Amino acid sequence: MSFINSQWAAQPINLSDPLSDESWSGAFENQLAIPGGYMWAKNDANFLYVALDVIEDTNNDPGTGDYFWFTFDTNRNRAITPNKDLNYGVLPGNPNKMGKTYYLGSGTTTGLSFDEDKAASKVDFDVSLNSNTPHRIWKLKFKLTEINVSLLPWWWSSYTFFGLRVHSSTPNLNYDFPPNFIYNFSQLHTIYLSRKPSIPTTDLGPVMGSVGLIPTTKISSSTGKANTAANYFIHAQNAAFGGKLNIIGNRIQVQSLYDSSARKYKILHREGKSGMFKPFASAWTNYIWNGSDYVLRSYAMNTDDFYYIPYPGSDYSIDDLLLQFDSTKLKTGFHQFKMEFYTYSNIKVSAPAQTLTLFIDNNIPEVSLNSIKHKGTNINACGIVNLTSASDGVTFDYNAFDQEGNLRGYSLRAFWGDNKSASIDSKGYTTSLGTSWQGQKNIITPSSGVWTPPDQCAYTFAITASARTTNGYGFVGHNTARKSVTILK
Ligand SMILES: [Ca+2]
Ligand SMILES: [Ca+2]
Ligand SMILES: [Ca+2]
Repeated sequence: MSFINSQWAAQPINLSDPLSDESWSGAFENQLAIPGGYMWAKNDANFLYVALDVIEDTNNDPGTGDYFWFTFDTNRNRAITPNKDLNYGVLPGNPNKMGKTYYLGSGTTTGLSFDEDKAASKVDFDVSLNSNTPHRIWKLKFKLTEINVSLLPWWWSSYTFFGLRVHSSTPNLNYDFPPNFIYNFSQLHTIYLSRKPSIPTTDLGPVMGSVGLIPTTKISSSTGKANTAANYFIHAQNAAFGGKLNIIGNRIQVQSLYDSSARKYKILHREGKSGMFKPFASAWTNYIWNGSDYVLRSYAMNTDDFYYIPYPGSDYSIDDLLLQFDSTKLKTGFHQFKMEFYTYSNIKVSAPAQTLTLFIDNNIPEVSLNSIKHKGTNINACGIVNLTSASDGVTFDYNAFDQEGNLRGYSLRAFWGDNKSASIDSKGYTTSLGTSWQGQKNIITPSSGVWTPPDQCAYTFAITASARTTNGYGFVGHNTARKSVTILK
């Protein structure tokens, strides 16, 4: 069994561009030898991009002579799972139209179906870094959600199993990799996807470069909250921090400290913004690439309050990780961190001064559906109400409130019948609300008139509120309350 390390695609790859385009950079250096040629892989948060550089196929068969298959074991159990596992291929006679089939059993699949937003291919006949003789090239892209690959959870390497076929009528070649993969998934190869989006160096803090994907330069030292651009991986707007947090080192600085013989560091912490900094104890694991697999390595503060610097040149599941800690163990409010670097023999190595201020808030917003009323009378949970006319309806009194002012948004929805739902009320945070937004208790909606249920049915009403709290990779924390009543009309 073989593996390929997909490289991070800084911008989406246009399949019409040649393999020599900048967008494919890094793929050649990490390519995988396959029968008849080479395979390249890159990915971003949405797509896996694959190139099949079939250097043995030097005859540009017009039309249908050449094709490929590309199989994913979407539930990663190394077995054919009917109606789950996928094989992609081109429509006969149309080499730029890729469709998908689901496996039904060993060697059998459904017919092809197409959704170009989720999977696409381009055929090419060109030279490449692997051969100066023009040859068959396939460029493919797969939507990560369709092949069931998630770049989260971030603490584990994202991967999937695959098999592929390349076929040509002239020259007459047909390679299955691994052999017979359409009958048996036990020998499928592995793609490790990249979860290492590169953060622009100019945005990184001088030592503690980022919290997850959020550059520390985007975290206010006065509020301890983050603000990032709308098109960034996470659109943080005065977002507090919570969950498990990764403090990522500035790679250039850490390398430079390492070159100055720094091998150990202390993590200093204090609650609030004044008082003594004290050594901060934590322990975590990270996966390090050993040449054929990611293997687990443990990190912890030793008895002298030191941590050892992760070797800057190594490939880790989380690169440049200086500290991981569970912020739910900390008090809500401000926390500050500093780092000091030392040689093996405990001589301090000077590093740029940096204090990281984080506002930690793991208290999820409070929600409650206080009352549902008809003509001013409370309808209890499980109660039945008779509406008197087509325009008759109900009103709601609910809470969507975050004590710390880190509310991201709330919505009140109705659910009924056969998967029917409707929005009754909602509001989302905008910066015009200030750095803090608590929401409200006893919100009355509609503010005038009534909400008219569309059908006679049993209804469930749900108020959901989400926290403006990030772990640096996404938002964490939400809360829901529900109440069910039957409405006759
Ligand atoms: Ca499977
Ligand atoms: Ca051919
Ligand atoms: Ca909160």
